[in-house]
Amino acid sequence: MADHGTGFIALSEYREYPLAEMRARMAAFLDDVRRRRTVRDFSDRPVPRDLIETAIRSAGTAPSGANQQPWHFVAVADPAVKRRIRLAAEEEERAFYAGRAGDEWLDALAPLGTDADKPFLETAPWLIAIFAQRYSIDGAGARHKNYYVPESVGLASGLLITALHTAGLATLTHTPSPMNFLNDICGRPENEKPYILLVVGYPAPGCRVPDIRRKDLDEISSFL
Ligand code: IYR
Repeated sequence: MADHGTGFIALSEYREYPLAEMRARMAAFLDDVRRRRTVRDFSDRPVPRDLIETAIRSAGTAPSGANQQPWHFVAVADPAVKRRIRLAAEEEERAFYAGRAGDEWLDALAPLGTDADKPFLETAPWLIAIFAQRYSIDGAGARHKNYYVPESVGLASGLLITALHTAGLATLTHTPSPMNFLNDICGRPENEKPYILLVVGYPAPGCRVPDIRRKDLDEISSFL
């Protein structure tokens, strides 16, 4: 098994803040993340690779089941690869919108105004295909179970989106269904399942987004 560290060390990097500072930091964070919107209309302006690398490093700090870090990120900027992804995704999306989704699902999507055309898969400067390692294979070829894989990869994906937003980049969590074509195009092994195709870039000038609202605190929480 991969060894990601053994033994114990002091919690030397933890920081406690005075209460007032806790509130101020928390409020500033909320102010920043509440501005995040999913964008479907991207500019073709380039985004330097180092920003994507730093965002992926942040994603890699997520907690994971048994610290197995069961994720892999494939960052795609190559126009030929983006084109292959677009063509494969649109083929699935056409079947989805032509009936595979079913009426209930299509009704739920109607407010978002989505359809089978996915030009952003070529326009946006980066696509990050996020893969979940359902199990791992050691050097001797033996399979090992990974634990809480969707939870772990979801947490890493949330950090990735937040890191990109912090830098002023827009994202779209795109999930063409099914998306196993990503294994082939990205050259990833069979033990990895595509989780989300994250589209990253600047919003197109004049970009518009659906007029939707977020649930209030009392709708999403209870305190006992
Ligand atoms: N994958 C399709 C459909 C879609 C599904 C959900 I759930 C969304 O929140 C948005 C879209 C598409 O990308 O169009």
